[in-house]
Amino acid sequence: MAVPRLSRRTLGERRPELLDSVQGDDIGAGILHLGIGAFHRAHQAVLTEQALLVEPGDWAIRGVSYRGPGAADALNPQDGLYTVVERGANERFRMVGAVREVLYQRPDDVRATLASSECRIVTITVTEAGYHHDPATNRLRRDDPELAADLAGGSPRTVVGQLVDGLRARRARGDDAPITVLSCDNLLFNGRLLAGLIQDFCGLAGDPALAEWIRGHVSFPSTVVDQIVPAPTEDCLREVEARLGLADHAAVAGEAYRQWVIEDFDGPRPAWDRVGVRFVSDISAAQARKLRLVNGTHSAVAYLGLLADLETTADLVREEEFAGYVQQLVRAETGPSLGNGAGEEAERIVRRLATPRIGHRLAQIAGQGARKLPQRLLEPARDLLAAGREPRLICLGIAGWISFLRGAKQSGELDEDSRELATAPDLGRLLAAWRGCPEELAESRIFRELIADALDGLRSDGVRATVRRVVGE
Ligand code: CS2
Repeated sequence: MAVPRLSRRTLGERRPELLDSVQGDDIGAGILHLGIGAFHRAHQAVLTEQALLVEPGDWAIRGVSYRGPGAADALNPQDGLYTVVERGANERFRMVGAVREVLYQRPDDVRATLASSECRIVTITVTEAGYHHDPATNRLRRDDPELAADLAGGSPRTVVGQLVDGLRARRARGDDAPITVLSCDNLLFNGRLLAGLIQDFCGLAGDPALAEWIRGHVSFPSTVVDQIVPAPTEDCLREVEARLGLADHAAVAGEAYRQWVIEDFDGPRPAWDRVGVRFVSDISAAQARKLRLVNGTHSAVAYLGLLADLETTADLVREEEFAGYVQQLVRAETGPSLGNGAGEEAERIVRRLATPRIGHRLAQIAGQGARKLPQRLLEPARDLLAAGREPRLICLGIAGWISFLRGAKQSGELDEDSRELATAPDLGRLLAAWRGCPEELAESRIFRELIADALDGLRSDGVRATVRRVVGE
């Protein structure tokens, strides 16, 4: 007999103690989340659920998905319920009830939610490419076809277009209650970036009055999030079903560790501060640490690992030369680029990459490299060069990316930004064409030579020998 699907009714029948432990479906949805993928479900939604247990309030989450009907089809029939598996020494299964519903291709409902006084916080996880900005200028890319369509009118499809559309409706309703928009993507000063893009959009849409109203009523704090949450797998769904006795199509698995640092803001919020979220006046230090040490390591190893035919981060750090590479990268380059030592961090990062059963695929990390590498690897490379040091290990990671691009160029599996770079005739022209690469780096002789040397090694000696050589130098 087929296992019944998880819902409030079936959970109440089979596991009433679990239903009692989660949020009820009678609280108001004060949060709109744009981009309700695995990360949000394992991270902000869990912290919100925990905060609601400490301090009840109208902070249920209405989610929006962009990538297809998957999240809506998984969560809506389950009344928003799902399981989070926390991997680590002791595995933990949590039921989450804070999600109310998922909107997919329902722009009118997104607009109505943003316009309603119930909605006081918007959180966002739409990846680096979801902002449709030019990384060289941090301005909106007006030549981007989806943005151009939003600007031409009709139902908006981009995050920036939807936010402007909803905020316009909020203003028209005469709602002056503050609303806070929290970007949670791995970009430098993500809130500041988004605030600028929203202003750009209003400008291009010829609505300076709305731009002004947004400046006065909407805040865009920057945030830093950290938790490794791979794309969910069939195995994870089966494991949860066996445990729960109900089919949960929305289950996710990730690290037990969660970090969220938010630039403090005026305006209401769940009691996040009571469940470990940190509100700070300046996020620069937390941001540089997270993007360079965690994400920088991820991006540096993803391509080298794929070139070595490895599948996951755990497979990678099981090999001595790659574990050594990660340690040295953090100890000698990305750590020191922050201006202080990072010896303990190096150990910790190797441990996180090795988390058993997490199955974090290198191919997942490898996506959108042209947009990820600047804040993860180029920033620390620039700081090291300015301090008179050579970013050898970082440049090996960048060379790994370039080899990966060149190897993949026939297959059409690359995103648009990367495709353009994959066909650049030589390294100099690739660096010059890379919108995320600052001119001072593209023109630095040392930087170019380090990458060229690593590329030669990868081509003639193979990836493992080159990693061994560069780590040993
Ligand atoms: C990863 C991140 O896919 C990637 O680019 O580096 O998703 C990473 O796992 C998270 O930022 C960890 O906090």
